[in-house]
Amino acid sequence: MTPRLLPGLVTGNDRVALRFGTDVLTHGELASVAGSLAAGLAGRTRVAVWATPTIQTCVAVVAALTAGVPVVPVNPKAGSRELEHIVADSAPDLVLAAPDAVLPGELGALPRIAVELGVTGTPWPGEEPDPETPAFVVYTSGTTGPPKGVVLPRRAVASNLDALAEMWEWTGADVLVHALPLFHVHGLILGVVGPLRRGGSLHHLGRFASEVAAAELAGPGTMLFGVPTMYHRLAADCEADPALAAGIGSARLLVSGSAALPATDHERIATTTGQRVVERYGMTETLMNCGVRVSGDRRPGSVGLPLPGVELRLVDDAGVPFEAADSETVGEIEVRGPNLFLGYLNRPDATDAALHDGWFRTGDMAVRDPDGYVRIVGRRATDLIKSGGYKIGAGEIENALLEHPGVAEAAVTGEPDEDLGERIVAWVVPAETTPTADELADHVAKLLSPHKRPRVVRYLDALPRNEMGKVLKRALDG
Ligand code: MLC
Ligand code: AMP
Repeated sequence: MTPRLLPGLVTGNDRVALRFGTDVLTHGELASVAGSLAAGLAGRTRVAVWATPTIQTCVAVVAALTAGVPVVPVNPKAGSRELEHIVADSAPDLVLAAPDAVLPGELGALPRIAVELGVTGTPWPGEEPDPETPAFVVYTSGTTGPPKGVVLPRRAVASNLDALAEMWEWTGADVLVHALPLFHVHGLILGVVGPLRRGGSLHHLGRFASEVAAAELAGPGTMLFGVPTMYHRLAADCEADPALAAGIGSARLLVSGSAALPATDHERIATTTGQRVVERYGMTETLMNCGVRVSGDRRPGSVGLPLPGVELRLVDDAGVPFEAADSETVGEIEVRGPNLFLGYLNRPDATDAALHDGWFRTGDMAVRDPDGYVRIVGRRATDLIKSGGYKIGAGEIENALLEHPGVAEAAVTGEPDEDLGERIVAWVVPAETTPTADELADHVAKLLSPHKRPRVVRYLDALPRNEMGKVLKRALDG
């Protein structure tokens, strides 16, 4: 028999599994509510989940996982173009959403099953599917074109969560606290499936606020997951309020990921809370690759060692692996192991391009310290921007900007931002009438997603181009 993805989901277990404000479900209640929903999902090809930061999203995901049906989490703020693409590309049989959720056109047109917390049934009795079966299709941006659907098998989810548990001594006694969105792997797989697989708890904050996180950690919370933007805001709030810093400091483990945590923020948090943040490094396609162990050296700017079971190598520009661990020789990270995805949905070309002799090319550039610790120093593609921990492709924003009648030409770059890591900058050659920066931000937010909107717009008479007509992004400088 295939081992269960969520073995802790047992009727009669009255420990809290999920808390979202006043919405609470024990493991027993979750088994029963999700069991009832799962009965209506068996045999479906794929289901979309309207991934608001609510308990209903978790119930929907657990129901689909227990019924063996792959989940497509959908950003509830996704704009029209992005939604059209995700719905057309993933072709879900139906959508799961809270009863009162208002679904936009593309999703609203699908058959819908409401996630009712009051409806209970018996836990799903069926056999679990093969570990190679897809569990999730998560959309992530590339340098050009619309986002790609990353197909993650149950094997990757289970093995990666178990490797993290081993590294962080993460058990059913832990209460994880976070405020991450539930349509990416950080918030959803690590942040929801993670505690449920351990038989532990998640307390989701809805939206990030330092004082709420501190109160949770001073109380039942034991671990905090966040992106560097959240830790940057925490650092300032801890400096301003020692009581808040003490609350954060009472956590068993503070974990940062999805983007590089600046060494200054690492030190500010260490100074104010007495806790050193543990960093881990991952990707949608690979889940987590590296991390600092609970007992390891919490070195600022380092993502630690490869996870148990994950193989990692650095390759030079010619794609040749090298062994140097001198903290200096930079190479691209390639990874292999049970954590890898199955491929991009409907994109065998992109899947082939991402693999190199069975190793996944991450596009991340790194050095290795003599003791094997990995330090990420950059990214191969300048057209990928990490803002607030979200990966955003310059190409999709450029295309969206060009759909605005006031834009004749557009180029998008990322520039350093203290709060967001990088901020999106739009370089625009206006057409007849010049649109305002707010107009362009709204346009991109409505078409794609609010987090993809340009934070700065700079107007030019012409974009710098080479003889071939290609935009010279390096010549675009604030
Ligand atoms: C602003 N808003 C607009 C708008 N301008 N909405 C529509 N149109 C406009 N023009 C809204 C936003 O939707 C948002 O709403 C609010 O105003 C504030 O927007 P913001 O300024 O963009 O949000 P901010 O406060 O800056 O968010 C910071 C943040 C967020 C850290 C909370 O960036 C975040 O949650 N990041 C997490 C990203 C993440 O999970 N990445 C993991 C990827 S997986 P509202 O209501 O939403 O506040 C991965 C792998 C790995 O990377 O290793 O983990
Ligand atoms: P995504 O495609 O949204 O899953 O983003 C994955 C990317 O986030 C990786 O390829 C890295 O560039 C970046 N990333 C994730 N964690 C870290 C980290 N701890 N330090 C630096 N970059 C990170």
